[in-house]
Amino acid sequence: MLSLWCMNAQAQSIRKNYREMTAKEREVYCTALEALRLSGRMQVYATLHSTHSNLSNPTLVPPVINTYIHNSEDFTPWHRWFIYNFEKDLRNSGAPGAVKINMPYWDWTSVNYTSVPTDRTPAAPIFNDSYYTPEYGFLGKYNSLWSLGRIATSSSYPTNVAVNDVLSNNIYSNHTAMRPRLEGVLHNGVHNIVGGVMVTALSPNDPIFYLHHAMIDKIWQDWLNVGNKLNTFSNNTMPSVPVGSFLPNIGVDAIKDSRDIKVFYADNGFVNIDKYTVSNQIDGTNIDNTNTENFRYTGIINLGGSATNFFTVPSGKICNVLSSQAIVLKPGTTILAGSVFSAKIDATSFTTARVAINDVVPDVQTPNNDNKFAQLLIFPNPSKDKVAIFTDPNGEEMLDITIVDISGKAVLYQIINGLNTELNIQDLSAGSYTIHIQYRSGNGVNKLLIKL
Ligand SMILES: [Cu+2]
Repeated sequence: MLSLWCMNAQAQSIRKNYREMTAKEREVYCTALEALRLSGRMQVYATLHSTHSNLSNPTLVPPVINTYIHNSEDFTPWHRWFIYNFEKDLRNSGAPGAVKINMPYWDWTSVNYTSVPTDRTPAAPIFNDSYYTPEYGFLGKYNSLWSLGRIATSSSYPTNVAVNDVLSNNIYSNHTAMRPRLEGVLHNGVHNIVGGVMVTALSPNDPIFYLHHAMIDKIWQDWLNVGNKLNTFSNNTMPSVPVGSFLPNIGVDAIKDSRDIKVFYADNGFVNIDKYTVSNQIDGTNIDNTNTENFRYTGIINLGGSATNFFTVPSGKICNVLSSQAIVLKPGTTILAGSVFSAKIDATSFTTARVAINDVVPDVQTPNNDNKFAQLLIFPNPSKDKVAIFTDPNGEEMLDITIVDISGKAVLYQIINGLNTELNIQDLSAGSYTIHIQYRSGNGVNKLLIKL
């Protein structure tokens, strides 16, 4: 079942917000989901999750039920490995175009949209039932189709303030302290709000489970990327079930940095690919008969960063990078002799970029409101001295920009006019901040800024 990698597969996964998915990507994603449901594979995942959930943690004395993969340090790595393998199964589902599927994430903190409903309302667009709607919906139809019993009437999803708190508060500077906060406040809350199957041990039967856990996984990785974090575990062992576990064995240490399993999280038009050697291999196996690895993302692609956060194209490998906006080769990027490297900006299709570039197959859909998504790009981020701000003026001439520190205090305020501006952040101390752009019409946009 998991044997054949098709041509044009990819070794890496660039996971983006589901709102950035094109209609075609959502269609392919749904087709793959349905294939795994029909084959019984999705239910096998749910059963595995349930089996693990109902086990007692043997390391606790006395052992306590439901502390094996939840309420324990293994919560984060186990679920990372779980959705990683599900993503691989989606790619291998046989659905047309599915080999290039990347697991999207559902940012339930999102309030950044001015013309479509936010992800924090009962009418969260993700619960709409057509992948062709301009409201970005696509997972709604399964509620009745698969009897998921979702409730999702609450708007009290965790906020980006709660997320930023986990990322930057010194209280959570080691995994032991951070994990209960991530799991208890951010993870459990959303399971409960969605309701139905999502509050049971069989929650992976609801496809929203994977997008929610991709978000949780992203937060864990963002937390690590902020720096000065102790991402340590008491042992290198992953919980495994003697009977019925189909997940390949792996140690915690091999996956506790998502980059080590080639998973990268794009955020609002920006992705950083580092700690990466182009190999066109997954788990040591060549994924097709070429030496070619393709990176595709519509937003800005940053390669490398420093000597330790490297990006290397070794001899004999072919690396193609495709963006609609910018590709930045940072220090630590090495293109070795005997390799072939191409970086391409598809400027001509910018207006249709979210359709044409990061797509799984050529897409005849017209772009919907995708451009509205990228209302606030901050670049570079993290940054030491200056950040460029690209924003959609939304027909307005004057915008207020405020940078707020983690305690909620405004540390920088500026009025700008026009599209793009540069902010000097030299004087801010290192840490994470929220950049808030306020339109005079009343709408606002928030983004996380990491100051180095
Ligand atoms: Cu779980």
